[in-house]
Amino acid sequence: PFAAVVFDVDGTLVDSERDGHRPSFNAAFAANQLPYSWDVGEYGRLLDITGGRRRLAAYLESRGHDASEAADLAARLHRDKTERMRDLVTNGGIAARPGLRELLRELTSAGVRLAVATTGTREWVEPLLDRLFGPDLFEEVVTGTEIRALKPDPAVYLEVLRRLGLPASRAVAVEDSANGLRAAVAAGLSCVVVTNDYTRRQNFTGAAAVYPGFAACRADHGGPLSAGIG
Ligand code: XBP
Ligand code: MG
Repeated sequence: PFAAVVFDVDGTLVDSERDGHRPSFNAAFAANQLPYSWDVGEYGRLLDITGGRRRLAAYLESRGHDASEAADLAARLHRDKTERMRDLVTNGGIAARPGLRELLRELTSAGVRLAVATTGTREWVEPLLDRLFGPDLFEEVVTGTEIRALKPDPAVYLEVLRRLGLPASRAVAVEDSANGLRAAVAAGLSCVVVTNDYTRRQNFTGAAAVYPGFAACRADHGGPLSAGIG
């Protein structure tokens, strides 16, 4: 049986790409008088590039900004977007995914330790977790602010395991995307995938299980998380 479950944030705990990031990136473009706006289809493709600042820089280069200008502009836009995201979070604009609270309650009452591994920026991740789950639910929270190599690199998962003092064999990851799955598996964790509208058509080869939502995940009594729930 496993001792800990490590949750991704974006797309997993919250539908933040849909409810927060895409609108905040677009607001940042508009506030900076840039003629760019990402619709759902284009944003879905851009999600292949993890990390908001890297996503912006790659996009700006694809629109003809040279590399150094794209990097500077991406940094500026990302600061603006991060502030908007933080405001949205503190105003209650982002909710936990349906069925998640019940799963978290089942895991904690079974004595399973909980942690977070995200590529998102600490400035909005911390207030989001505090607001939705209280400050003490997750024992360790490692964000993209502390980690240089973002998912699909395994670095964030390796750091969480190091802080928990557990081998990968004692932890299960919960992710929503192919990039997240690759990061968890590369760190040696088994990984449950709970998809959303942006990710459901991705390739989840190597996942321990794939569910369309947390209700289905909880209903799978023989599934990879059931060992912890008991
Ligand atoms: C999600 C990300 C994040 C968000 C934006 O990846 O790549 O960067 O899209 O957040 P995952 P920031 O769910 O695999 O962790 O703008 O703060 O980077
Ligand atoms: Mg994710």
